[in-house]
Amino acid sequence: MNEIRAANRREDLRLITGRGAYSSDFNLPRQLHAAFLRSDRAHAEIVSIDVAPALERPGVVAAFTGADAVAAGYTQFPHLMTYTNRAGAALLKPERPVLAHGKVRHVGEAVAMLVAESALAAQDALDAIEIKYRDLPAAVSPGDALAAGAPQLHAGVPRNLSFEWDIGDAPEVAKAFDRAAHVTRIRVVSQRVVPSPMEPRACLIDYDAAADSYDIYTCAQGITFMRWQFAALTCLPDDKLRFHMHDVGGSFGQRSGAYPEYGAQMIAAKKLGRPVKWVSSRSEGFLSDTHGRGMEMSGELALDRDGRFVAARYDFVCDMGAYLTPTGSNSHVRNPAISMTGVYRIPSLYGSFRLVFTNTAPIASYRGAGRPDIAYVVERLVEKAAREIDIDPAELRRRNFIPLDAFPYQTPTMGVYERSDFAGCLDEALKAADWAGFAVRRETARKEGKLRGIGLASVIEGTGRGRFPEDQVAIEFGSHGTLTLYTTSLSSGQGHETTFPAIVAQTLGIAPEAVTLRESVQGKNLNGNPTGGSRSLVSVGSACMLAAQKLIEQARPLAAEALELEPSQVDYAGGVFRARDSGKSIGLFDLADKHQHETPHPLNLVGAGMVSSTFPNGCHVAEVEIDPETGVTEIVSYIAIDDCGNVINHSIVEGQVHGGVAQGAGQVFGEQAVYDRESGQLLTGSFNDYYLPRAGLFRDIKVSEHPVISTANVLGAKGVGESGCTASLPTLANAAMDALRPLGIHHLDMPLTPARVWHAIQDAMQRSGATPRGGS
Ligand code: MCN
Repeated sequence: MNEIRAANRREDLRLITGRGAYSSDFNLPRQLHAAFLRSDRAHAEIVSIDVAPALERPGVVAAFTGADAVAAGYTQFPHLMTYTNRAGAALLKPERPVLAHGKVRHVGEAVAMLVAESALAAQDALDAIEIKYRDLPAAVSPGDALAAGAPQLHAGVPRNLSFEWDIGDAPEVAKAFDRAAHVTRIRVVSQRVVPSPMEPRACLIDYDAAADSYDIYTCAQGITFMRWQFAALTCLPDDKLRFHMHDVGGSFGQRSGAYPEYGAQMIAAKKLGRPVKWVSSRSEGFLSDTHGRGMEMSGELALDRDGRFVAARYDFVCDMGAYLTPTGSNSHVRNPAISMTGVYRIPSLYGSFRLVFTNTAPIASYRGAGRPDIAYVVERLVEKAAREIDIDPAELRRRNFIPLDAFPYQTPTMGVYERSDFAGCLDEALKAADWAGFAVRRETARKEGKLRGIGLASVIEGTGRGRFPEDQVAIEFGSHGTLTLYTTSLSSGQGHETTFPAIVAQTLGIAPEAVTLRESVQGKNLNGNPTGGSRSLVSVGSACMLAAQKLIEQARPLAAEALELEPSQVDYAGGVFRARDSGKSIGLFDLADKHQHETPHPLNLVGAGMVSSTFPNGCHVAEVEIDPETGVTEIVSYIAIDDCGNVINHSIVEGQVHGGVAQGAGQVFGEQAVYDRESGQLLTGSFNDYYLPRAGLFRDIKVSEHPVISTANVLGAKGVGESGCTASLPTLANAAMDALRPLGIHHLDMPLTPARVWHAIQDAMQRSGATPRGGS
């Protein structure tokens, strides 16, 4: 498939001119409005709740508490993690009633719900609910939660440990470490962050008493995954749960989950016989939307005398928050395990994982979902090793890359990497970044009183897999010259409306404008996956191409009939069936029109593609300058060379990389959800306190492709949606640490805020008596 040239994304005009339809735009006649009373403490027993005073307030119709949640049986969400550990132990999955019952376990947990005639009436009455708590000590970090004598969050989860898992051959790795010429060690933290999509969560639920079914209007990453979660939570069959989703103002993994509030709304909608709507405020979002990352990682790398990697060992402690989410446990274990070897040939690998409950908001997948974290620890470790044994970091990487002739490459842990050209990406990145000329630029900066650093990272990530084994798409003909394409994916900004129709149009040889995309449409009953894991193009996109090819074959006999020929005598090109000998022809759309009164339309079809993994990879190089007077880091250049296989739309890929890199930069330089250790309060609960990257953070991001065509799917594509995020964490951290290296600073944990950097510089200068200009 060639590049599809589309300067602009088809969806953009609609979205930027206010014609999008987001979740809070859904309204129904007679709807009521919900508001949630949220726990103002991190850990406490609920001694009593009295909602009666709130019911006296104007406009309030009903109140619901944990007792209603338990009575409905809405207490257990499903989980993607289905595997056990070596000892056969499964993930411990404590109940999570949709309204807290008996106990609250994090600040912001929904304790009670008021339903009123207006959102304001519901909100205003919340303070009339009388609730008595008995406070319990809280643990807001995995370290505190694992410590002896730590408060226990859930009965049946000793030591707050939800799951322990390991992979690799520990004794063999230990032997390799014993024999090693050099061992490098690092401990890093991929801190808890708040994903912060533009659109706050919203949900509207209507109950149909006659059919005993629900209509659920909300923002998500696709119907099928939401239906799976709600069906498990409510024990209702799929056909009792009808979902309505349209535009989604950003998701980044945070919108993939069925949140407890929605379950509470279902209870209310059924009991009250009226639709119930809730729109989250940004403050509620900070407290109750899922957070991302939250991983403490130790890495050890063993090298031989020639600087070749002989073994690596990792330990992960993953913060799950107060409850498991459907995605969080799996993404914090499986995804890092898949790419634990990075882009390197490392014969012996071992990794151990602990998933820990803390008195904080639950953690779920967030852009990259475990991949930026493993890339961060691997690439910080490799960087540190290079410095310790005094080899150029690029050269050390090159020496250890999995070579071109080793693909497909079975990693020592999980997964088989498809063909990639790591050295090619590195060479291109070094050239684009003028790696060789850096010393001069560093010296110039030094003379100006700035600390300049360069950093690179070579990364790989597994994308493409989904929960459901195949992705179906449907093609249906409309009025003359149009067709509609249906998928189970749902764009939250990735540009599917441009790329998927373009694939169908190019395969059929028709104009892209003739194809309209409708994603996650209720009633289509397609099997397949939601958007996530940078899989939509490789799987759903492939299904689009296969469906279009199937359409040509399905239409050929009808075209032959119309032309009074045998199917074998008819060729198809450019939207037209043509007789090979006589040149007689009939257009695809004319053929469709001919059959328009038949039901079902003989050309309408469902096509499918099997889900397959791809391994996008790349090399990014960044240069930064730190002002030692202020600790402020400026990103002066950023080069991204990515292999996402065959590219369908270059502008979209570039945009995806830009967004991902910026999101990674946010984590490197400022983002962090901070809970107070004593009180368990979220100290960064608004954008006044929580940093988000802004456009001015980058002067420029230069994106270039180094494609190695994938053989895992018909498009030859690899995913790209998370690549920028995965690569930018280690790239920017390595660059910043390189800038600080002359002062003897070898590692600082993210976020590298001006304050953290400034203090580190001050400490280093005091220690050595050096000046930033002079270095040490
Ligand atoms: N594409 C392409 N050629 C390729 C690969 C991709 O043209 N070789 C195009 C695709 O057709 C699609 C886009 O790039 O239009 C992203 O494709 P893909 O990598 O398949 O990722 P998904 O569509 O599955 O998106 C998911 C991914 C994830 S997991 C997160 S998180 C994320 C992300 O995408 N969240 C986003 N990018 C985001 N971008 C925006 N604006 N908002 C989010 O919430």
